[in-house]
Amino acid sequence: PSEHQPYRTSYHFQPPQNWINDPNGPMIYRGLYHLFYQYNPKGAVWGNIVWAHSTSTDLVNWTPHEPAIYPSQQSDINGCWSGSTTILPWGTPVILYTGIDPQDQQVQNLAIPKNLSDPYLREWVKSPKNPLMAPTSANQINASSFRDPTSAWLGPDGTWRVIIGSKRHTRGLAILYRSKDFIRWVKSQHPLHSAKDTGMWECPDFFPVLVNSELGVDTSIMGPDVKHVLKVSLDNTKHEYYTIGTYNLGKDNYVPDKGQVDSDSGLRYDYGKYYASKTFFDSAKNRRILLGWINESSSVNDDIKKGWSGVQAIPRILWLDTSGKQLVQWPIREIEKLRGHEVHLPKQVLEGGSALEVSGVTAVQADVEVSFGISELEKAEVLNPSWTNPQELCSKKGASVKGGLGPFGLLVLASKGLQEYTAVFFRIFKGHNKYVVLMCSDQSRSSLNNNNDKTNYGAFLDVDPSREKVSLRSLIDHSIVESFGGKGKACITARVYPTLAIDDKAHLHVFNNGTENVQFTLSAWSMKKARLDLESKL
Ligand code: DQQ
Repeated sequence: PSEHQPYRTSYHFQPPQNWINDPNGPMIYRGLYHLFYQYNPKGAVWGNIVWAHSTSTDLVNWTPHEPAIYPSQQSDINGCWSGSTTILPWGTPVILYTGIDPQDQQVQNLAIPKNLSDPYLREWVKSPKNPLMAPTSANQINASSFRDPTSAWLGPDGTWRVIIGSKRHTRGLAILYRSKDFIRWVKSQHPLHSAKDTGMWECPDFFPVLVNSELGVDTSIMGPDVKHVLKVSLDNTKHEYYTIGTYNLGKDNYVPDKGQVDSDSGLRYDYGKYYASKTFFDSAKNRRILLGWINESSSVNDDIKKGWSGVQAIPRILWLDTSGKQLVQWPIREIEKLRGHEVHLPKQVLEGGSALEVSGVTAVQADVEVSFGISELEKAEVLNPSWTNPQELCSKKGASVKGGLGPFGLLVLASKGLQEYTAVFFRIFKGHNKYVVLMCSDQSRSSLNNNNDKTNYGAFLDVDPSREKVSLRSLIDHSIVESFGGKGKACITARVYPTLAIDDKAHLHVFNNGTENVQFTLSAWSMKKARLDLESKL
C-alpha cells in the first residue's frame, strides 16, 4: 500500500488492509457486539473469502480477532460466503452460512461456538452434518444461485424457518426451509416470496417491525401490531430494495402491502452505494440495527495501489414510519460520542445564488446537521410528470443547475477554489397536488481524477415543505459522504476521492443555487477517530 492514505476512513469500519464486502451474522452476545464480514486475507480484490471477525462494546470502536469461519471442510473448501446468526431460545448463537463445495456448488452450513464462556466467541466449530441444505436433482435448486441464509425465526409451532436467496430463470426467489432441530432442514414446496424479472436475490433479510413504534423486536415476534419487511439485494443491478407487508404463518408466505413496489424501482435503504445489508435485533437496547457494505467507486488499479477496498456503513437503527409505507433510518446514537468541537450557525437567511463557508470544523471528518425552512413555496418549479426517476432527475439537474427553490444544501469535501466538491442538496417542485422534494448527491465534481465512477444519486423525500423543515444530516469521512434526508426518510451514501480537498485542505459550505431565499440553521461537529484497526488480537 502507498504511504499517503487520504481516503482511509476515521470512523467508518474498515480493517487495516485488503478487500472486504458483506457484513455477516451481526449480533449481540453477552453485551458484546459481533461483526463478521466477507474478507480476502490476501489482497484488495474479491477472492479467498473468509469470515473476518471484530467485536465492540459500542458499535463504534472495534477490536479485531482471527477469522471465525474459513475453508476447512468439504462443504466450504472453495469459500465461506455470506450468512447470518440466530440466537437460540436459551441464548446460544449459531451461524448459518453459504459454503462453496468442491464442485463449486452453493450449500448451507452450520457452525456453533467452540467455547460459550469465551466472551469473544473466537472459535467456531462446524457441524459434521454439513451441508445441511444443498441443491439436488430432486429439489430443482440452481446450484450457482443458492446462497446467503437469513437469521432463522421460530414459529409458535416450534418450527424454525429460514430463507435462502435464489432465482429460477429471471424470477428472484426466497427459498424457504423448515426445521425442528436446526440440523435437519426440509425445503418448503413454495418460496416465502418471489418476484418476476428481478434476477438473483442475494442477501435476503426478513424481519418484523412494530406499528407506531421505533422499538425493534426479536426476529421471531409475530402479532397484530407487527408488519414484516423483506429486503433483497439484486445481483443484476447491485441495488437493494425492500417491501413492507404481511407474513402469513399458516401459509408460510409473505405478501407485500398494496402499493408497495416489488422490483428494482421500489424503496431502498440507501439510494447511493450500499449493498448486501443485514439487520439484527439488539436485545440490550431494544432496537433493530442495520449494517451495510459500501463499495468503492474507484478503479481496481487504484484499489490495489491503496491496498484496500470496501468499508462498512455507520450502523443505523431502523423502524416503520408512522405512515406505515416506508422505513426510517438514523445513525446509532453511539456515533455521537465521537463528536468534538461544534460550530453552530443560528437561524438565518441564505440568499438565492449564495454560499457560506462553515469554518472551524475538520471538514474532512465531520458530522453536519442542517435544516431548511421555506416560505415562498409558490416559486417552486413545476414538476414535469415524466420526471419519475429521481436518480435521472439528479443527473439532469446537478448542483450547478439553477432552480427556483433549490438546489440548496451542503458542499462537502470541497477544495479551496471549488475545483472539487460533492454536493448534497434538495430541490422543491410543485407536483400535481402537492410539493415534491428531491434529494440529490452530486459527485460529478467530486474529484479531478476521472478514473472514478462519479454517477449522481437521487431520491424523492416524503416531506411536506409547507408544514415541516427539510433537514439533512451528512456523515463525512475522507472518502465517504453518508447522508440522511428528512430525519432519515431517505438516505444516500457516496464514495468520493478528491485530489485537492483532502486532509486539512477540505472545506465545508452551505449553499443555495436557487433564485429564492431560504432560511437555515446548522450544527457541524469535528469527528474524532474511532478505534478501528487496533492490531492486538487480545
Ligand atoms: N457476496 C457473497 C455472496 C453474496 C454476495 C460472496 C453479495 O454470498 O451473495 O462474497 O455481495
